[in-house]
Amino acid sequence: MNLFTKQTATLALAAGMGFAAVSSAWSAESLQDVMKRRGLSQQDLLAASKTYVPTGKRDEFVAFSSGGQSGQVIVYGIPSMRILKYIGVFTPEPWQGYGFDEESKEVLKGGRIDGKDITWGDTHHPALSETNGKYDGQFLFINDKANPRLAVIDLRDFETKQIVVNPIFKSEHGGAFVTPNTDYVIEASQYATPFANKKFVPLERFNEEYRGGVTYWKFDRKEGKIDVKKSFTLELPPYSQDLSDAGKLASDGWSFTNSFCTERYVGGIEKGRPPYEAGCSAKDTDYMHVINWKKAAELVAAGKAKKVNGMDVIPMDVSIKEGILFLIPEPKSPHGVDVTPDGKFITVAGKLDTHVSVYSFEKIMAAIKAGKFEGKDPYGIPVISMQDTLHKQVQLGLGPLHTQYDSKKCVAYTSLYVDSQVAKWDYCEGKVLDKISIHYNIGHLMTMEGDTVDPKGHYLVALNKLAIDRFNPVGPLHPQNHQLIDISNDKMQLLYDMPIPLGEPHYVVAIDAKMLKPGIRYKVGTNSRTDKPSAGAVRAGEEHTDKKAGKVEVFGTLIRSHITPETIEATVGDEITIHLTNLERAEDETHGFTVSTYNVHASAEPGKTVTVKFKADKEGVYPYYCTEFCSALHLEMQGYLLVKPKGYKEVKVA
Ligand code: K7E
Repeated sequence: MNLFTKQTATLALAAGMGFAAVSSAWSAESLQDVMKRRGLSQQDLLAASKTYVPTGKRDEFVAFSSGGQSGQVIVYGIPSMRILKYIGVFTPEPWQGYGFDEESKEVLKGGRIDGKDITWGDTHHPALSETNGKYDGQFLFINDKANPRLAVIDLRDFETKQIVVNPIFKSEHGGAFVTPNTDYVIEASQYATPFANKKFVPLERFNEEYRGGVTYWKFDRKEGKIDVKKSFTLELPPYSQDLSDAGKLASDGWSFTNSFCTERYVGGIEKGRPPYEAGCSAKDTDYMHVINWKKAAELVAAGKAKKVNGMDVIPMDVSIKEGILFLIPEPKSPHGVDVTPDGKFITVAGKLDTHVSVYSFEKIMAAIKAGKFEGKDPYGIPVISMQDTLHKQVQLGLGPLHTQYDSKKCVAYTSLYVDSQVAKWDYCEGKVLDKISIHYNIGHLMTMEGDTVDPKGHYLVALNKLAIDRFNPVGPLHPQNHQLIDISNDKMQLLYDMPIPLGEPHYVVAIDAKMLKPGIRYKVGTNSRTDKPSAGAVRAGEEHTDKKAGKVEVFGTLIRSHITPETIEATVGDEITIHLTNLERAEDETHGFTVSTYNVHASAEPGKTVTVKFKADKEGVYPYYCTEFCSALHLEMQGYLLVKPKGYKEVKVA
C-alpha cells in the first residue's frame, strides 16, 4: 500500500504531470493513514509536533552534554535532539584533528600528569560561563573526574583551548561550577588522598594525613584561560567531597560542597570489616561545606595561603580562624546541591533519604553571625545545626539525586534514581506537584538555563543511566537515554528518547540558541588553539619549503581544489613539519589533511593554519590528500611525500 503510493508519485513525475500533481499524489496519504500505518496515537502526534524541527529550521536551545567516559562534549539541539557536534576535550577526536595536529597536541599536553599523556577523561559536569548569574554564551568548562583536570572550551569556535591539572588532588567530582561572573570555576575533590599529592602514606594514617579540598580556578575572561597562578585551594577534611554549587544573588560570594563518607571509613585494612558502601553510610548524616570564597580570595591576596605544588592553599586552621569554612549536617550520602535561582535556598538531595532538604541561606548566615554552632567536627570546623538552617524537608521518593529549577516561581524538578521518576515540586511550600516516569534510572536532569538566576522553563531533559528496552538492541553495551520532557504545562509530558552513543552523560547544560554567536572563519593564518597568528602561516603565492639538516618544513596552503605544494621531498629519517593555511573565505569550506601511514590528521576550517609533524622513518612514496569532500575536484586535491633512501642519486628519466 505504502509502496504503491510512492510509486504513484514517481510515475506521476515520470509522466510529466508537474509538481502540483506530484504533491497531491503524496498527500493522498492522510495524517490518519500515517498514524494507522505507523501505529501512532494522538499523544504521539502531539509529542512529535512539539519536537519536530522542520528541515532547514533550527532549534530553540543548544545543549552541551558531558560525554562521560568518552572524555568529550556532545552538542545537540532542543527540542529536536539532533546531535550537532562532538567536541574533543580530554580524548583525541580525529574529525577535528584533535590530538593529531600539533596545535591541539599542545592543548592535550596541558593535561599531562607525571609526564604521562592521559588520552581519556571521565567528563561529568559541563558549565557555561555566566555574567551576573546568566549564561553569556562565551565559554564552556568541563571536569575530568578520573584525573583531576578541567578544560576550557571557547564557544566562538567550539574548540578546547586549555586543560589544567589540579596539583593537589588525585580525583575530583565537584566541578565544573562557575561563580556568577565566572571569576572562578569551582572544582571539589572526590576521594581523599595523601594531602597535596604527597606520595605514599598508609591508609592507617587516613584521618591524619589524607585530605580533600575545593579548588577555585581563576578564570581570565580576556585571555579565555584559567590563570593557574591566581587560583587557590581550600584544604578540607578527608571526607569524600562531592558536588558543589556557587551561591548567587542573595548568596553570592559563598559556595556549597557536599560530602559523603564522613565516617572516614577505609576498607581493606583488616579482614572481616564491612565493605566500603556499608562503612561509608553508617552514620545518619554527612556534611555540607559552606565556604565564603570571596573572603577566601582576599585571604590569599593577603598572603595567608601557603604554596603547595605551585598553588596557593589555605590550610584548614586558617579557614577556621578566619571564619570562611562551616559544616552543616545533611541526610546521609547526599549527591546534588543546587542553589535556587534567587540564591535564597540550597536544595540537597540524599541518595539514601527519600526527602530533599531545603536549607535557607538566610538562616545559615544568621547562625554564623550569632556564633550558634552545635559543635565542631574532628578537625575543629564549626558545625551549624541542621534544624537551625532547614527551610523544608520534602518527601519526594526513592533515590533523589539532582535538582533544577523552572521559570515558574518556587518550582523545582528532582531526579529520583531508584524510582526512575522526575518529581516536580514546590520548594517554597514544600509540596509535590507532579511525577513522571522515565526510562530508566535517572542521574542528572536539566531544565533550560535551569541553574542560572533566570531559568527559561519549556523543556526538561532526563539523563538516564539505563536504556534497557528503549532502542533497537546493539549488543550488551547499550546507549544511554536522554529523554525530553515538556514542562510548560502543569502535567509533565514525555516527548522523545535520544540515544547517547558515546558515554555516560552525567550532566548537560542548555542555552538559548540566540546567545551563541560562533564565528564562520578565522583571520587568515590563525592558530585556533592559541587564538594567535600561526608562525606557519603564509599567503597565496608565498608557499615554500625550508630544508635544513635532517629537517623539512613546509609552509603550504589549501584552497579548492589544490594543495600547495604538490610534492614534498625528504630523506629517510627527516623530521617533517607541514603547516597548511586554508585560504578559503566561504562558509563551511573546510579542508582536511592527512599523509598515508603517519597517523596525522588536521581539520583546517577557513582561515585556520594547522600543523602536522612526524618523522619520515621509512623510505617510500606516501600520498597525502584533503579529507573533506570540498569540491567536484576533491579527489584531485592530493600530493606525494617522497621519502628517499640516504644517498639517493637522481635517476634521469628519458
Ligand atoms: Cu550524579 Cu557525576 Cu553529577 Cu553522574 S554525577 S549522575
